[in-house]
Amino acid sequence: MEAEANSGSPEDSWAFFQRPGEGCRTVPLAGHVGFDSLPDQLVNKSVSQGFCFNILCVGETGLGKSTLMDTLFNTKFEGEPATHTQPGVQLRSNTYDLQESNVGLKLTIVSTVGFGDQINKEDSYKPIVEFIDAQFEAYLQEELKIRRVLHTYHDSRIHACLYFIAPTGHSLKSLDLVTMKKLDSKVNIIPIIAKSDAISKSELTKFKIKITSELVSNGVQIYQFPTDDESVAEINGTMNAHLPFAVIGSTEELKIGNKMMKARQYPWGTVQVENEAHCDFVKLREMLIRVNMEDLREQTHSRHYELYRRCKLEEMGFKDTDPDSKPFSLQETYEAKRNEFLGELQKKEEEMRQMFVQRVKEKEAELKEAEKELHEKFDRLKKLHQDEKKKLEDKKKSLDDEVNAFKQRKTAAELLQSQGSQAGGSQTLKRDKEKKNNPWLCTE
Ligand SMILES: Nc1nc2c(ncn2[C@@H]2O[C@H](COP(=O)(O)OP(=O)(O)O)[C@@H](O)[C@H]2O)c(=O)[nH]1
Ligand SMILES: [Mg+2]
Repeated sequence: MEAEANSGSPEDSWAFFQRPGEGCRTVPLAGHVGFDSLPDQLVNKSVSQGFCFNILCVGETGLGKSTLMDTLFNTKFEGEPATHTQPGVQLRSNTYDLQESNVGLKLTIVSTVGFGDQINKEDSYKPIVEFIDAQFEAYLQEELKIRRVLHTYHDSRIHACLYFIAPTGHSLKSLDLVTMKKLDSKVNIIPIIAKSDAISKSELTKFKIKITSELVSNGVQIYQFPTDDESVAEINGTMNAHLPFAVIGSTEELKIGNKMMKARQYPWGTVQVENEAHCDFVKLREMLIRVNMEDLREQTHSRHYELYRRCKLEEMGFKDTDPDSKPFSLQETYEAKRNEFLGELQKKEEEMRQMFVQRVKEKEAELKEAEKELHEKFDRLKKLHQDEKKKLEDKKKSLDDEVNAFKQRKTAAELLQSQGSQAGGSQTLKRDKEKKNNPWLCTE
C-alpha cells in the first residue's frame, strides 16, 4: 500500500501531503492494520482520566432543588436547607466524587441560596452571571498559561443549568424571565417545573404551553436536545417537545406493590417519582444524564465558553482579521498591541517630563522672587541701621563736645580755686565779683 502511494507521479506525491478532503486519495488496505481500535483507546483513556460534570440549580428557596439532586443521583448530598432571610443571592458549590461501574464522575452541584427572597429582586441574576463568568475566566487563564495542565485541571464551568419554575399554573415571573434571559448565552438552560405534584394534569398542559410561548416571545434561548446524531435524534426530538419537564423530587422509598419506589405520600394517595404517568422525572434523568451529558459538556466548551473567550480576547484587543478583513495573526496582534503600549508609555513619559520641567521652572521663579524680596528687605534694614548709626554717632559727638567743654570749665575752675586759696581773704571781694559773672565757679 505504501509502495502504491510512493510510486505515483510527482503530482501524486504532492497529493500525499495534502489535507484530507483536498484531493487526498482513498486507498484500500490489504489487511488488518489496527487503527480501528482508536475509539477503544479513546474510551479507555477517558475512563482512566474520569469525567466531570457541573450542574447549576437556579430557583427560589424551597422549590426542591436539593431534593431533586438527591433524587437524580440516588444519594444524599449533605447540606443544610437554606433560610428565607438571606440579604442577597449567593451561590453554594459542592463537589463530590461518584463512581458507577468503572466510571468515575467528579460532580459539582452549585445551588442558588436566597434567590427570590428579597423584596427588591432587581440584581438577583448578577451573582449567578458573575459565578458563571468566573468559571470561564479561570479556564481561560489556565488555557493562556505557558505551562498549562488542562488534563488535570478541575474544570468548573457550568455544563447544565436547571431552572426551577414555581408550579403557579399562571405564567413565568418576571424574575424568571430576566434571569433566564441574562443566562441563556452563557449556559445550557433546562427549564423544569418544580414540585409538579402541586398542579393538576390539565393545568400542567396549559402551564407548559404558556411557559414555552413566553420564553419564545421574550427571545430566551433554552437548551435543545441535539437531533443531529441519528442514534439519539428521535428520542431527543420527542423530548424537546416535552420541555419544560414537570418534576417531583423525593428521597423517601415506599413499598408499592412488591417494589420499593421513590414516592411522596399524601393523605389522598401516593405520587411516584419514577412513574412517567405521574411526572417527567424519568425524562429529565434520561436526557440530562443518560443521553446528553456529553453534549452538554461539548456545548459548554464549543458554544458558551467559545463566546466568552472571543469577547474577552476582543476586549483585550485581539482580532482574527485586520480592518481590511485580512487574516491577522496572534503574533501580529501582540506586536501591534505592544507597540501601541510602548507608544502610549513614551507619550506619558514625555508628558511627565514636560510637567516636571514646567514645575521646576515655576519653583525656580518662585525662589527667585523670594530671593529678590529678601534682598530688598535686607537693603531696607541696612539703610535703617545706617541712619540709626549716624544719628547715634551725631548724638555721641555732641555729647563728647559737651563733656569736653565741661572738662575745660572744670579745669579752669580748679585753677581759679587754687589761686584763690593762695590769695586769701583779700581776694574774697574779687571772687564775689567773678562769681557774679560766672555762676559755674565753685566757692568752696
Ligand atoms: N410537594 C413537593 N414537595 C417537595 C418536592 N421536592 C421537595 N419538596 C419539599 O420541599 C421542601 C424544600 O425542599 P428543598 O429540596 O430543601 O428545597 P431547596 O431550598 O430548593 O433546596 C422540602 O420539605 C422537600 O421535602 C416535590 O417535588 N413536591
Ligand atoms: Mg437546598
